[in-house]
Amino acid sequence: MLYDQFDSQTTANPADITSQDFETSLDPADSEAADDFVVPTGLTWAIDAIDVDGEYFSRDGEEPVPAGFHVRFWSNDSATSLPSVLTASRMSQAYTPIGTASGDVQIAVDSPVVLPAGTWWVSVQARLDYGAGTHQWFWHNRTVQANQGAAWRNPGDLLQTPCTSFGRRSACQGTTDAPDQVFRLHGTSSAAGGPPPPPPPPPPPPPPPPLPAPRCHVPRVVGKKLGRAIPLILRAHCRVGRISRRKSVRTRRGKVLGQSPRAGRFLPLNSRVKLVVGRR
Ligand SMILES: [Ca+2]
Ligand SMILES: [Ca+2]
Ligand SMILES: [Ca+2]
Repeated sequence: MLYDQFDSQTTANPADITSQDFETSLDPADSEAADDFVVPTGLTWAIDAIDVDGEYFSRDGEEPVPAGFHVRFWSNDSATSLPSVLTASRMSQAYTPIGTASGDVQIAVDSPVVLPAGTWWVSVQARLDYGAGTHQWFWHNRTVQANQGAAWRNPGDLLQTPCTSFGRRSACQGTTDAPDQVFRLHGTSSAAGGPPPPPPPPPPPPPPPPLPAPRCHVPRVVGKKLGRAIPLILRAHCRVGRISRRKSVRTRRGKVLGQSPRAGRFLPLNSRVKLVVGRR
């Protein structure tokens, strides 16, 4: 349950107020009662049903059977604290009796009406023909006032009241002892606002293991010209050691004839590689 003021029913007269959408020939009698409620800060409500304490009246001994109930939601006029802008309407809604008290009904709100935080008004109107049996429905008045006193109107003014537009129901009806209507709201409440906050960032990854200290990986330089061999040796984190010359055939002059240590060995950083280079 979202909101509950289904209590404190008055026993004094007038105990209730007409709130009915009559057949077309009696449109000037159409009347509508509304009461307010507050969606708390930080919440959003999705209202899917409303319970109302009401009473049927008839002169033909038959219990009236409304075709449905109109349920409308209104914003609050901050200047007058009366219904302002129609926000949502659910017409001729299905309903079921509550308990055994004739005229008490639970009315579906289909689809659910979603409202953000703030003050809102809900009106309930029976869609019921007066007919030959004078069938009517009335919404029960409540002795305790929550928020603002209930509102009411009879735009066609057949009922000759001061309230052709929404006014304070107690003033429209000329009574003071029961300022509200008896109702409760069903539905779901959820935290307002945008998407849920993002999850906390994952912890930073552990630092990578330290790189192994570079070592001298002796390159193969035999057969290469000395000018090519030296940068290969330096790039391999080695140094050029003693270079000795040896007489050689012409095609091998200037080229490395031998190296020490041999290629492929791993040695401490900057180990020296001795070379033998061909000469004239
Ligand atoms: Ca009507
Ligand atoms: Ca009742
Ligand atoms: Ca109220």
